[in-house]
Amino acid sequence: MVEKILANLEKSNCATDNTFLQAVSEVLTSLEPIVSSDPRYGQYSILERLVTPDRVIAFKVQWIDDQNRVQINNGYRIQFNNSLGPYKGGLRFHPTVTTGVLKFLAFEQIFKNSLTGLPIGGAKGGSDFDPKGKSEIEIMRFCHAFMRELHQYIGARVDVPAGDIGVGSREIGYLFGEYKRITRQYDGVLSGKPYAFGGSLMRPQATGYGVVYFAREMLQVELQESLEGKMCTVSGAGNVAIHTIEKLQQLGAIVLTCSDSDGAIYDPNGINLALLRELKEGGARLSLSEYATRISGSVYTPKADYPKDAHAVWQIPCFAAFPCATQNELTLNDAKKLIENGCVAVVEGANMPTLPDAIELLQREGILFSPGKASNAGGVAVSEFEMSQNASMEKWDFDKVDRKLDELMRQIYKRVSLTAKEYGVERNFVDGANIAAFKRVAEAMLLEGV
Ligand code: NDP
Ligand code: 2IT
Repeated sequence: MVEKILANLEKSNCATDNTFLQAVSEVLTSLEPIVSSDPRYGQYSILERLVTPDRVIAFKVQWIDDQNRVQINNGYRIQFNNSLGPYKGGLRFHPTVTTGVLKFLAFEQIFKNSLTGLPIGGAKGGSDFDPKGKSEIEIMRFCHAFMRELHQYIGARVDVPAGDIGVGSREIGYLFGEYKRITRQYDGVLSGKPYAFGGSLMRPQATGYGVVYFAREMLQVELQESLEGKMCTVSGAGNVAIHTIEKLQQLGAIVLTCSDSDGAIYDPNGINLALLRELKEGGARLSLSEYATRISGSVYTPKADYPKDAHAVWQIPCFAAFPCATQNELTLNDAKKLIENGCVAVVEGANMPTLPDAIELLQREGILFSPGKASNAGGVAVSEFEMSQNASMEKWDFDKVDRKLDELMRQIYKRVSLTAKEYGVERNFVDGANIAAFKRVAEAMLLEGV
């Protein structure tokens, strides 16, 4: 008993999570050449202020499980920077959630949101609650308990959470219901809501479709290549992966892989999206091993063989690779394999899925590499479109949102690649994204004063 409590405490107070430092170090390295270009950055301590969150909110979430036992989880909201607009960013429900992980995600979100050109600041939140194996009613009870604490910190013009790992429209629906009951406010306080009450068409598809729109533009401009007929690999099997696969297939690409936390699927005939959805969407959430049972010729590699097979997706030869599962999933060895197999582009759908040494190698070898803060910004952009529709009590049709998303992803690509050129690091989309995003946030911070 005591041992279990101590182990849980150790996990939630873990000081060994380096993801925040990893994210900050990448951004500050990109900014080195430009920080001396404007004396105001130093004079007003812009960098020091930018790496310090405005607020780290932590709270206790108490709920009752199906056996009538009291369960306790940690809840968090990190409001990092609201210079450009209300705090905006997703909620993650996953046992690995700590303040460190959420700080990295909230920090990245500032830059991503800046790149969209829309008026949104950076935030992230979530809980170490594990949705796996929970009943529908337990998920609902947990979401209600989480909102009983969170509601006091958010607002349509203050902080607008959305989904991330473990949080989709079902969870957002329960969170919104409780917010409304407590506050009596029916406003755009959350995005990613079900369409039935205030959600935007295309928000579920937005991140994955946006990733592919970005990739299409980058490949066209840089290599005069299209995705049609090309072999692609995707990791993950959640919201981002499924919609990345869907759009790739619509554009004529052949998607060979997907993965979940237990293992990976390689299907030489192309992933059967209908089956993937059947296994992963809705309440079922079955293991991908089931895919191999149902589709002959497909190969399932369980992660039980770790580390040998933990990165099975990146062993498969492809034209372009799309990491869409989670942070730090694509290692130096994976990058070597991709290069050896002739991959020309790595387009991040997840947040920070590629390790720093892997990025460096890919860039050195001339592979087009797009950081998540640029290529996965379509999700948060359509979240902002949802806020816009809620504020004006409008409903936009699917085609309108889709067109606006496509246009916005092209704009982000243009902004990132032009900035890279302007600063003498052509095709370095990491530096281009960090510099372009920083300049917009820094300008706002300077204009707003201390
Ligand atoms: P989901 O919860 O819908 O899906 C996550 C998927 O990734 C699940 O299939 C999960 O497996 C799998 N996964 C998690 N960890 C691992 C791992 N270590 N190895 C292999 N697979 C793993 O989350 P999303 O699709 O929403 O998020 C995926 C990524 O995209 C995250 O980095 C998120 O921050 C980012 N993102 C999400 C946006 C959104 O709008 N949702 C917007 C921008 C970025 P299992 O099924 O076993 O749990
Ligand atoms: O990482 C992300 O951009 C998200 N999880 C979506 C955030 C949002 O507010 O839609």
